[in-house]
Amino acid sequence: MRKIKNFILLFVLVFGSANAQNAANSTEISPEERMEWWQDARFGMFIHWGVYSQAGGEWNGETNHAEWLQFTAKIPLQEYKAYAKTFNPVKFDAKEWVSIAKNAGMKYIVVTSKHHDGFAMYNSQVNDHNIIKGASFQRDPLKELAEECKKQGLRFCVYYSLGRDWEDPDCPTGYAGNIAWRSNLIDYPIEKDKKLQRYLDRKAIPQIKELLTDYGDIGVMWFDTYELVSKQQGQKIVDIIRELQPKCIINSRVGPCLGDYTVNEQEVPEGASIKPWESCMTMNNHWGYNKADNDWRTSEELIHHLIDIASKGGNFLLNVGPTGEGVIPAESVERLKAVGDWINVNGEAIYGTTFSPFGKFDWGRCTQRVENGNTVLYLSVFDWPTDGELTVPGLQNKVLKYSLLDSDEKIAVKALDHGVVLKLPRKAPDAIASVIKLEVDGVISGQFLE
Ligand code: JFZ
Repeated sequence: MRKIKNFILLFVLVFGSANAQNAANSTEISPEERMEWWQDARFGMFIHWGVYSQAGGEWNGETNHAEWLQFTAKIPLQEYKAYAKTFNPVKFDAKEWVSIAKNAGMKYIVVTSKHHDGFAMYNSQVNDHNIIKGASFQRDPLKELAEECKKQGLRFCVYYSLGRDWEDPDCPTGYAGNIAWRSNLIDYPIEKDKKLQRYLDRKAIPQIKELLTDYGDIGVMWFDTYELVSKQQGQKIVDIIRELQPKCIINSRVGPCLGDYTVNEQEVPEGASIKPWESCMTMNNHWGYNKADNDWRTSEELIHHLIDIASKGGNFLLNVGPTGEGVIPAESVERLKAVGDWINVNGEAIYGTTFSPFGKFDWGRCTQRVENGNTVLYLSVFDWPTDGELTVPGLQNKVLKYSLLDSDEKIAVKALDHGVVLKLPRKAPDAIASVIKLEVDGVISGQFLE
């Protein structure tokens, strides 16, 4: 079985791009071609921003709310609509947000177009529960972000809560034994009367169509919580998206066993995967803005997650939760600057690379890129060896070139039976992760972890 997996791995590494090129010449778009920019991108910004942001997580003295505010604070719809009317993020600046993402090394932005509260953060024609007719802002932030992403060369993508909508009367939720678990039972208490198809026809599908028609190229439709949406209903949505924007990528939360890639929430899987996948994470403990939450992941943690995810063939979608005024919190900006500083020097170890052929190392992680029949390995060392020697077990290919990405200091390479030993400077070039670049002869068919 392992030999088959190794063959598939080799085929994907060496022939994947050729296959994509052939398909690009035809009218059909192959999955490889559709995914190519995204798999090269490796790193994106998630933005959770809405009416709920103005509360900063606080409601009636409780301080642990966020994007679920309407549900967790048990706010009746009419009261929430009145609260939405006060939403006026006068400090919102699309150019600033996109610049922060770009300088952090992020290649795409996924912004909440409609979260579970059913409030559209764009000029939706479907109903008045949106930022133009249902708030004080009178501007379309998604239009501004889409235009700014185009100017700065980032892909514009949208999050859409598919199976949860606390504004619509026909959005049932639940699973075996847990009926209505995420439904709006305050305004719509009779769960059995809700007809999901009516909600899809009246709201979700028309909004998906307007997002794919009025906002330029959409890089990814990032669906969330499909709940009771069936495979057939999900497939119809996929077909609509493919018809409107064939190059638009769809994540796996559009319906059961559907979508172009799988999503991991707040975690990095143990092993690598040959199929496209993404880990999405918050920087503190909330997706939406919570002013009381000061439990921030460190810059080191975030950089290690980025490298770990890339070393397993995945993408890292890192979240910011802007305030009700439209400002990305300073703690998030500070961490994104640190990630950007690291990527500025070491980005080639992330962009356009794929999973390690060796799995994980005790001292750090490895990513690889196949170029002209040879393999470039990027060894990201988290724990720099105090004795100046680093072993790369399992590397049998001849090492043709070797260097440090962040230093002109020389290194030496010694081949052993079971791998290679690198002689390194005593001091690590980077306190968080130092990258050693090795070009080796041929393609490595090492172990492949599921
Ligand atoms: C959902 C939302 O409820 C949440 O507000 C946020 O938008 C997040 C990105 O997506 O939360 C989830 C969805 C799926 C899982 C966990 C949390 N899951 O499958 O484990």
